[in-house]
Order: sequence, then structure tokens, then C-alpha cells
Amino acid sequence: MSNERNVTIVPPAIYTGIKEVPIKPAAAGIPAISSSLYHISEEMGLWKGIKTLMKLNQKEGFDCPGCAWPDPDHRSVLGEYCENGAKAIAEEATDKICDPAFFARHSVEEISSWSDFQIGKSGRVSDPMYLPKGELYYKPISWEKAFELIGEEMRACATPHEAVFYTSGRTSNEAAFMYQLLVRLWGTNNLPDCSNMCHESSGVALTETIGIGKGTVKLEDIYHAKVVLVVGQNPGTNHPRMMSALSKCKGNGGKIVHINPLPEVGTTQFVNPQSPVDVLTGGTKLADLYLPVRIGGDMALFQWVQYQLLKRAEQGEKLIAENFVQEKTAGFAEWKNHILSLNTTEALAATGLKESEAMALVDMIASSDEIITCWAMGLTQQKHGVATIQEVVNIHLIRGAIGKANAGVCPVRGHSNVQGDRTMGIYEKPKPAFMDRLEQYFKRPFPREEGYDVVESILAMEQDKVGVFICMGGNFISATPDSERTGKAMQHVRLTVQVSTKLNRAHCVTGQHALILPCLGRTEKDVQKGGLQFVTVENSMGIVHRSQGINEPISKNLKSEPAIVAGMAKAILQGKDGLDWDAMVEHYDVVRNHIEGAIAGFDRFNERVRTPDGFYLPNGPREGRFTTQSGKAHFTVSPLEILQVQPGYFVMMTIRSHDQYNTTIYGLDDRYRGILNERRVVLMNEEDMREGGWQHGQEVDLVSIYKGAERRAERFLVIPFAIAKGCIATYFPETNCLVPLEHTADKSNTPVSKWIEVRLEKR
Ligand SMILES: Nc1nc2c(c(=O)[nH]1)N[C@H]1C(S)=C(S)[C@@H](COP(=O)(O)OP(=O)(O)OC[C@H]3O[C@@H](n4cnc5c(=O)[nH]c(N)nc54)[C@H](O)[C@@H]3O)O[C@H]1N2
Ligand SMILES: Nc1nc2c(c(=O)[nH]1)N[C@H]1C(S)=C(S)[C@@H](COP(=O)(O)OP(=O)(O)OC[C@H]3O[C@@H](n4cnc5c(=O)[nH]c(N)nc54)[C@H](O)[C@@H]3O)O[C@H]1N2
Ligand SMILES: [Mo]
Repeated sequence: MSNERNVTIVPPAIYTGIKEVPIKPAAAGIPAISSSLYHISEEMGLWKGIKTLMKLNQKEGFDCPGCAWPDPDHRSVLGEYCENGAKAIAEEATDKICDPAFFARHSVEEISSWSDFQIGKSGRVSDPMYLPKGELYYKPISWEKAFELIGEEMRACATPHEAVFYTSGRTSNEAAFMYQLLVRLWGTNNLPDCSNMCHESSGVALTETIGIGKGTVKLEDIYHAKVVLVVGQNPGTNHPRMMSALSKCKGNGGKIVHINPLPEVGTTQFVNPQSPVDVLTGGTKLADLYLPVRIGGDMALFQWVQYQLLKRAEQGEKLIAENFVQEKTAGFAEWKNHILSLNTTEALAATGLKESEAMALVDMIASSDEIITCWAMGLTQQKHGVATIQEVVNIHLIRGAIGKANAGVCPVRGHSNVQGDRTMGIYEKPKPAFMDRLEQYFKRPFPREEGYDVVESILAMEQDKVGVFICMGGNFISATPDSERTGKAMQHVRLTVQVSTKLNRAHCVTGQHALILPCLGRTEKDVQKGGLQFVTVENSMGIVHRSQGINEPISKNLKSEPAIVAGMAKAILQGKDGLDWDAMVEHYDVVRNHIEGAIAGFDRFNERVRTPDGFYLPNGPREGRFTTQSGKAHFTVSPLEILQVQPGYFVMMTIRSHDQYNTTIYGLDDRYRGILNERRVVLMNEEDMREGGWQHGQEVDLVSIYKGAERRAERFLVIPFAIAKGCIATYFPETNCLVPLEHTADKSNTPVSKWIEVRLEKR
């Protein structure tokens, strides 16, 4: 049964008034400081803002809800943050609230007709709210009633698998652990998470080849590496503190290679806003080599590079780490045969690069074995994402550039605790070793069958197989692919529950009835019976550390995420599980003791996490102990399949602007790309514009095709840009409606958000 509300699923096609400005040659610097100050004073007042910023990422402060980049040992006393971290906390610690009066004024139909920017700017949800069946306005509800309702609807499910539990990667370790425990006690592994849309391809690729689904480098390794490849990643916007690490690397004589269809300014030149010298001198030039690869061309590029390395090795250059390959790896001979059979002309053509450009990369990789490769969504959200990342691993294996100092692989994570959530068991395909230990510790069996990932959850909703859908954070409507289809699927669910800080589209496009459970944010004090609590998170390099909020909560009627999970657990399980959920909420040390017992690597958790810097989780591959079944690192053979679009079509990638955090839109400017006050743009190569007769500023509709079906997004403005030929770029989430639900990466099932076959239509 679908519901009757006439809500807007796809962000409305309204222009905001574009301004184009010349692109500044360097990232960060003074404009970054003024932008930070603007956002914090708009949202929370300058005084509260500065006080909050001073505690950001400090040893006694809270972890930035922005990205998962690690903190350096010596932190700046002025605050260890970046412009976008400042925006992230301004957005969370905003004084604006969506209280019951707000919800009485605005129906879900009305709110959904606003842009994601407008919805987000409404502020923080202050009270638990309930949207009854068939109604259009949320009403306040007590916490007790809300939990009761969840319990009732859960018990109305015919099997435990009719309930699905999503997690966004900001959830703390403590909340995530309790949540997965509740889900498994209830009887399912339906634990989709944002990782499924993010670094899943990295996890799969690395687990198969080196035995751990995480990166192998520490921050210091980046400082001292000789060559750092930054592939399919825009750190100037999405991991700004990585720029300081790259500039240290440069200072130590390292070289940086940037592989990207867009010459992202942040990776080209960086002015450290915390360094007066940098500000005066215009900063550090970062990228020594920039390769404008075609979208999806990286796999061909890496195979071509491997071929050249082999050829040069045949001619006597010492490019193959023979001892390492012999002692620590498997599959070399087969891989070598496969690479030597490469059609190099075809491969090079697929990259869109000149031979001299690609050869410059070979030279870089040949110049040292202290190589680090960093990557993000440009590699993972591709049909061949897993295979492409395995080509990266192949290169590191031949060079012996892994499992030792200043070398290794570095998938740069997105959400601030997405890696920790996986460690805590937020995973629809839990590993047997994880489940064995969980069962031993809690002395009971847990379900072993695989649950739904994100795409499978949407398909299950569509087929009326989901009765209750609970979201621990996130925005399941705007972040997911195929917006129209996903939105309709969501309306098949009986009850949807959103544990949230801020208002978003997923609060409007809901199941038949819906709850919003408002929670404390990272910046806020979390006081329980046992006193002021802290939580823990794991950063992109596997360090577990504390995070403690400092601000008064924006409303007295918020609960912490652990308290909300406990409330749900008691209502759903009704005491049959025999666990003391109240004790876990009273003091999070109790949760951490459970984690210590149930998850490997957390010995003396409560003690070690109280040291100022936290502690590293065990990581065999980092020390050269590969934790695959064979104990060796594996070369991977992947046939090169070159994806092509039909004549007249473009390959489109959906990317982030400088003023957004995923579906939270901070502002309308993409400063580093020179596009201000407008998000409905299509970045296009000037030659393509000339050839296709597209004018600067022309209004177009975008139509994607996949297996004969067309999807349409209306009203975008064509903007000439230095982007690889044949490629266009638009912003996520405005064009998620063009991403086909079934077009997912092989093995990881990640939606292919960076390779969408699209044509433009004149309006
Ligand atoms: N301020 C801010 N910080 C964030 C986020 C945010 O939205 N805002 N999001 C967080 C999250 S969850 C994540 S996952 C990360 C995302 O961090 P990124 O992965 O940097 O984010 P995207 O904007 O998706 O950028 C992808 C980059 O890959 C390039 N690219 C696209 N296709 C290809 C390709 O085929 N080959 C190559 N070589 N490059 C390609 C694009 O041009 C772009 O530079 O950032 C995290 N940090
Ligand atoms: N087309 C396209 N789609 C993409 C991507 C892309 O590059 N292109 N990127 C994908 C990626 S990498 C990711 S990670 C996903 C992101 O998917 P999600 O994680 O689902 O989306 P977010 O926009 O990060 O979620 C924002 C919401 O989280 C809630 N929130 C914020 N802080 C907290 C908190 O502390 N606790 C709780 N409970 N809630 C909180 C707020 O209500 C906010 O509105 O999107 C994916 N979708
Ligand atoms: Mo992400």
C-alpha cells in the first residue's frame, strides 16, 4: 500500500542566480578564514562560535563532524580545524530550531517543496515528532509513546527481516555498537549504511588483496613519503586538513601527483591559513604532476602503468621488489602474463591522456618505493571501482610499497566515524570471526544470514518487504540513487523512524507513518546519570579516540544516540534479552566494556582511550603481515573493460561543491571552482561546447539512459570548465534522480554515482 501524501522527492528546479568569478590559483588562505567566520556568526553567533572552534579536534574537545582525517600530534592552539570543519559545526550548533510550532506551521508537503538548502537552514529538530497515517503535519509525541509505537510496529513484522536499520557514518562507536547489538538480538543483519554508497569498493578490494578493509598508512608516513598519488579525490574541499599533511610532505621533498578529470584547485596550491608565512607568500604549490584522466579511465591508466613498469624492468631497471614479491605475495606470474597481454593503444586511449603525461606517472612511480596512494569517491563509485583499486594495490605490490614506513594505501574516508561504525559491526555481511566473538561474549546465537545493503533495501521496500525502516542519522532520500524511485519505495514502508539532528528531505518523504527522534550532536554536552559522558570514534587511519561536546544542548528534549538505542531496545525486545540497557546509558564505560569483550583490538579500552591521543587498532598489513587466508598479499587479474557512451552522450559525475556536507547544503557557493550562488550547473569542456553548439549559460535538461530507461532532471546551466573531454560534472544531490538504482559497482554494489550516461536537451 502506498501513501497519499503529495511530497516532492527530487529537489525542486529553481535557480538562485548564478555569479561566476575567476578561479583563485590557491586554496584556503584568508578567504577560508572569512568564510568560516561568516558561517559561524550566521548560525550561532560569533562568541559561541569561536568558543566552540577552540575545542574542535583538541585532545579534550570533540571530534570534528566533518571528515575522518586524523589529527596531528601537535595541534594548533588556535584550533585544529579547517574552513569546512567550521561550517560543519556552525551547521550543527546553529541556534535555529524546528520546534513543534514550526511543524504546526509547515506541512510535510510544503517543506518538501523547498530546496535541500532551505530545508537544512530550518535548523535543529528540538522535540520528538510524529506524522500519523494519512496526515500532513508532524505533531509532538512523548519519548515513551514514540518507543512504544516502534515496539508495536516491529512486533507486527512477519519476520525479523522485515525491519531494516540504516546508519550514517557520524554515529559514535558506543551508539553503533549498541545499535548493531539491538538489531542482531532482534534477529537480522539488515544493517545498510552510508559506506554502501561510499568506500565499500575500497573495503572489498583491500580485504581480498591485503586482508583488511582499511588503509595501511599513518599520518607521519604521508609527511615522509617520496611520492603521494591523490586519485579521484578533492581534498581542498572534502578533507582540507589533508592539505597540511601534503604540504608537509612537499616540505620534506616529496612529490604529489593529482589524477582527476578536474584540476581541483585545492590539490594544486595550498595556503595554510594558520601560517602567516604561507598567507604572505601565496602558499605551497602542491601537485607536481596533474593528469586530467577521463572519468572511469583510471583502471586503464593503472594497467598501462603496470605494463610500462614491467617493460622497463625487462630492460634492467630495478623496478620490481623481488624479495618482497617472492616472500609476501601470491599471483605474480599470472598477473604478469595478463598485463603483458594488454592492448596498450586501447588502454591509453581510454585514459584520455597523452602518452607523455601517462609516462610521467610511470617515472614518478619508478623514482621511489616510498609511495602512498590516496583515493576517494572518484575511484569507488565506479562500475569497476573494486578492480580499479586492486590495480592500485598491484602497483604497490610490485614496488614493495606497502607494509613499511612512508608507503602504503590510503582510502580517505568520508564521514567522521564511518570506519568506526564498521569496526563496531554495522555491516550487513558480518565476518564469521566477528560473529563468533560476539556470540561467545554474549553467550547466545546471532543471525548469520546476510542482510540488505542500501540498494537491496530500496528494492525490498519497493517489493513491500519492509515494514519498519529505522535510520540512525543520514538522509536516505537525498543521498540515495534514483531519487524518484527511492522516494516512492520509501512510501511503501509502514513506519519510518529518523534519529536526526537537523531537518532534511527524509523527514518529508516517509513511510505511512513516521517519527523524528531528535538527538544530541557532537558539539553538545551529553550528561547521563553517571555524569558528563564522552564517546569514541575511529579516524581514517585507525586511531580510536575520545570526543566530548562542550555546548549546552539546543533543547532539553533531546536524547543522546545511545539513550535512543536503549529506549528502542527496551521497547522492541521487552526485556527478553536480559541485558541491562539502562546501565549502558548511565555510563558509557559500560558499553566500552562490552566492546572490549566482544570486539578484537579493544583491550583495556576504557583505560587506553583516556590517554590524550587515543590508540591505534591492530593493522597487520601496515606492518607487512598480510591477513588474507593465505597470509600473502594478492595480485589481482582483472580484464580491462572500457566503458563507452553512445555518440552525442556525455559521462557525468555527481560531485560535492565547496559549500555542502553531502546532503547538508551550507551555502550556494563553490568558491574553488569560481561558481557562486548557484548549484544547478553542468560543468563542460569548452571544446565539447563548441562541437555540440552549447552556449555559456544555456539552459538545459539532463537525461540519463540506462538499459533503455530514461531519467530526467530539469533546468541546469551549462558552464565552460577545465574538465576532461567527453565528461560533465553536476552536484549531488540535485542529480541523484539520474543515477540508476541497478547500476552498481561489481562486487561492492555501490551505486555508480560517477559514471552516468547523459545527454543534454535544449529547453
Ligand atoms: N566539506 C565536505 N567534506 C566532506 C564531505 C562533504 O560533502 N563536504 N563528504 C564526506 C564524505 S561522506 C566523503 S565520502 C568524502 C568525499 O570526498 P571526495 O571523494 O573528494 O568527494 P567528491 O566531491 O565526490 O569528489 C570526487 C572527486 O573525484 C573526481 N573524480 C570523479 N570521477 C573520477 C574518475 O573517474 N577518476 C578520477 N581520477 N577522479 C574522478 C572528481 O572530479 C572529484 O574531484 O568527503 C567527506 N568530507
Ligand atoms: N549522486 C551521489 N550520491 C551520493 C554520493 C555522491 O558522491 N554522489 N556520495 C555518497 C556518500 S560518499 C555518502 S557517505 C552518502 C551520505 O549519506 P548520508 O550519511 O545518509 O547523508 P548525510 O547528508 O551525510 O546526512 C545528513 C543528515 O544526517 C543527520 N545528522 C547529522 N549529524 C548527526 C548526528 O550526529 N546524529 C544523527 N543521528 N544524525 C545526524 C542530519 O539530520 C542531516 O540532515 O551519500 C552518498 N550519495
Ligand atoms: Mo561518504
